[in-house]
Amino acid sequence: MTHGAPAQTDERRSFYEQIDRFSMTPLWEVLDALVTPVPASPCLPHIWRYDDARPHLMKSGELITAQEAVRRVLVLENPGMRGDSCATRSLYAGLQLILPGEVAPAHRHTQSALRFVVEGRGAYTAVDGERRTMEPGDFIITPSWTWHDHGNPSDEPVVWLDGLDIPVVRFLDAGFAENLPDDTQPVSHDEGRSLTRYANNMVPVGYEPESLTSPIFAYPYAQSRATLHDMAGHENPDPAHGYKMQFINPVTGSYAMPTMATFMQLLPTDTHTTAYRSTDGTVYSVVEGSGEVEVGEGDGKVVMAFGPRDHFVVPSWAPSRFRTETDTVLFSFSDRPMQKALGLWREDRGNA
Ligand code: GTQ
Repeated sequence: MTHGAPAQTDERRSFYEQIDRFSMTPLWEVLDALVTPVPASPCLPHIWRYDDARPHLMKSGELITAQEAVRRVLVLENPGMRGDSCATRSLYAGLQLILPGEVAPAHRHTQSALRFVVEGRGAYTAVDGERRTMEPGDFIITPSWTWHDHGNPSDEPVVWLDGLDIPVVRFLDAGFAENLPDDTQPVSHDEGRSLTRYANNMVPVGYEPESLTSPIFAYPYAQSRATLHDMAGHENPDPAHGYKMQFINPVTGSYAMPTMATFMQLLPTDTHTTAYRSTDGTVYSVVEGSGEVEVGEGDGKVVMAFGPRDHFVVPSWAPSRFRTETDTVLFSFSDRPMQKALGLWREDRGNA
């Protein structure tokens, strides 16, 4: 579908200048950049090693309080899109630090957020009146337009990965936000209530979902880890994914969040996956284990060695292959639900 740029003549150039004054431009000069044979993403494969990030994150804890910062986060900015506050074109990612005794004040916004706990335990996030104490590896949801505040009554720093659909909401110009007058929202139900009500294959009779987001807002690591290991004990791994599960909304069976898909996967020791690519650029958080991931093709190919708490990005349509040294667990998220809803999502499992 590449045609090459049409010839530039004096007559054409002067025509372009004339129409430029009327805020018009010739499609044939930009068509090849707009309609590409395959995705042409500015997103680059990149890894943020936790050993590099952590000292800066802790330094940020000396520079500003969670209260003053509102959210004390170091944004993981894709090197191909510096200044855009995004990890892929459609996804925002950041590492949030909350120190003992701190509170990140209550607010709500139309952007949906996911938290994936990276280090420390005992901080909480409160969503719609319910607090959830965080453990490493937990996946926690803040649905669109729900009040949320974070606090850390423990005696250790707690760090989590924030994943938000900020770039998409910005693109659609559909962002709203407001603050609660108080720093923390009132606690109206006991911790774990959302799990007992919605995570035991039952829902209250007559239940009507209030939103497209899963009513289970916390998916504990103990459960997702056990599920993966049980699979590994009884089934053969997928050649491209190892043992990979997606988190679901039990009420609909669909993705846990309307805009972002979330996954947890186990790649046992010495796994060599086959090359795989899909159109949803993906952010990974390494939970356990180590290995390397090869991303891209030809001159653009990079090999990134990873270990626990590292974060990396695989761009849209870039093939990736994993090699593991030890049992490795990866959490990941992407914009797949949006692409699927629009009929745009594609994958390529290669010929292997
Ligand atoms: O915790 O509410 O990393 O609103 C970016 C925007 C976290 C949050 C971020 C946010 C939040």
